[in-house]
Amino acid sequence: MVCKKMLPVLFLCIFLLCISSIVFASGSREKRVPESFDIMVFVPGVVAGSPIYEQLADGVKKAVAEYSHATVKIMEGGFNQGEWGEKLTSLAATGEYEIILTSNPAMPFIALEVMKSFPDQRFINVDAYYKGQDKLYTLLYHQVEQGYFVGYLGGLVTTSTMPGSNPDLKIGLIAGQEYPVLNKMIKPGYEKGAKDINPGIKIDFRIIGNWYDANKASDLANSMFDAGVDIILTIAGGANQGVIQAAKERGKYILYFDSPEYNIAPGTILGCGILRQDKAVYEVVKKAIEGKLEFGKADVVTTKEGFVDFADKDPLYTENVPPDIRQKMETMLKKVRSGELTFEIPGL
Ligand code: RBF
Repeated sequence: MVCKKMLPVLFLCIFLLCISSIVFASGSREKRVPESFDIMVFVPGVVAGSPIYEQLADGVKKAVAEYSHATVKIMEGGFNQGEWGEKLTSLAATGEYEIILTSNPAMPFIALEVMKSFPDQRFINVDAYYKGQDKLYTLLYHQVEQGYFVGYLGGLVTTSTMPGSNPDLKIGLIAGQEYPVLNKMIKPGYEKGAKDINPGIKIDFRIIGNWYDANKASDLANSMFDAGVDIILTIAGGANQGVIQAAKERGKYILYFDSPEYNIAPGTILGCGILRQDKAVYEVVKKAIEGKLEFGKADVVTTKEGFVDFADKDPLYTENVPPDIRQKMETMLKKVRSGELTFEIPGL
């Protein structure tokens, strides 16, 4: 029992304790440095040789450089896709990252698995589509348009009298692996572009089985050239160089994807259907850092909005593609860029 005489002393002690804790708490709040915003980029593959991942790294670095409290680390997941889930799980398990940023259409499904164990981890997945998970934001490019641009040029080249073009109405597509965006967006866009030039054009479609085997890619390209193909769209990451090399040796042509890289093989690469993943990532990451990104949302961005295009301003395009073909490309490009010509976005 506390005796009555001691009560004022007790109240005074409690009062002093309250005051001191308020002063201490407010003092410590003033001293606290602003919280850092740490981003981990998980590259599902390797950066070098894959233009879409090179743009991912460029875009995030540019955004982070604008904020003193933001940091970025980039981790390459390698080509063993069976390990990606485990690697992503260990990143989420650290609890260190405000955002894990990744890129390709398969990644939302791997992220969803990780979220079962780490439900607070937020993910941004560009070049992908998944709606309605409130810790995941996705952004998809309208790749029917990107495929259409290069398919249209492929159609014009295969029906032309250019030195590498033969009378067969055949164009090629080589990809690292099959996936829904390729089968439902890129390939149908490519095919439609070519068939809008001549409905008799056939697509020779081959799969490498990975994103690095340049030797296998080169063998596939050579067998396609033997079968009468004169131009190939290559979507194969590091293996692209095998396709390009084969085309160079055979005097044939290449259509390139994602970045405007005519300089890799001038005169062989005739057209580049491009994405502005660097710009999209820059904008999305800035919004995330500023707390303005709407998680749970799935954006789809188009040519008209400036995120997909065909690189027709490069001097190597002008030098190597005949004027009548460029003229026809320009007429078509104007229509897509203005929104006069649009394509349906399929369910994935
Ligand atoms: N594209 C690349 O350029 N390099 C890659 O290593 C790569 N890996 C992929 C792995 C998976 C599982 C999937 C579904 C797609 C991959 N892509 C890769 C394709 C990429 O997402 C995109 O569709 C193409 O770059 C065309 O824009």
